[in-house]
Amino acid sequence: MTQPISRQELENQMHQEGRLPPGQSLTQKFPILHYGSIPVFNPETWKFRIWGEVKEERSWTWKKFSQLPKSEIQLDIHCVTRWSKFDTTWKGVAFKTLIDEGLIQLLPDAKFVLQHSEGGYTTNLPLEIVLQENFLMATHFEGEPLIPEHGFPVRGIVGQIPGRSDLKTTYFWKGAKWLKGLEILTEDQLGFWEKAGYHNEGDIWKEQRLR
Ligand SMILES: Nc1nc2c(c(=O)[nH]1)N[C@H]1C(S)=C(S)[C@@H](COP(=O)(O)O)O[C@H]1N2
Ligand SMILES: [Mo]
Repeated sequence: MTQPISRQELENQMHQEGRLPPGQSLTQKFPILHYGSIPVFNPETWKFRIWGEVKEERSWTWKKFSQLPKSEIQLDIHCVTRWSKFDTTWKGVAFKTLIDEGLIQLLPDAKFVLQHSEGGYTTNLPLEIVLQENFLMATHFEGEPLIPEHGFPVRGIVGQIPGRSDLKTTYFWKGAKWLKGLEILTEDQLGFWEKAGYHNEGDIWKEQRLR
């Protein structure tokens, strides 16, 4: 009879495969972590906006946003509080798709992106990372719409695509739940945790947790 694989065995396996960043441990749960309360979603008034260093500012109603072309990715996600969750499946809108489809035109000095959430949470990333395949404005987790606790209707996510060491990967706080907009900037602007002392870059492999 085969025994179910224990958490520890799975963690050892991920370690051997080089997928467990230093100082992290594997969780089979999906912890819920945020500051403040879960916002109420109203599909009639909800708007998603992209503004700043773009040729033309744009906004989408929920109906329009949910019709945008989506991609699906498998990611390992790593929280700065030291849990890692492997092989998670996400579906959503890639920022690169908006550029490729001509829906957003970046101005030449666009260098950084600040994610804005309902409720005021913000987090910043270089444009370079937001354009990577491992950043998504996710609407679905494991084939189902996000649940309110994890950021319904849209959240930013960033994680490691196994084997893609060419992509920069940051801790999971750099994905804003209840995402309402992206502000494109010429200069970097610190987000909520970054202002509070978390590392600005937050590279999981370099253990950039705090400044
Ligand atoms: N709007 C919002 N997004 C947020 C946060 C928050 O406080 N508010 N916390 C971040 C942090 S610190 C983490 S670790 C992840 C947690 O996501 P989860 O609750 O889906 O696991 O969300 C990130 N996104
Ligand atoms: Mo976090």
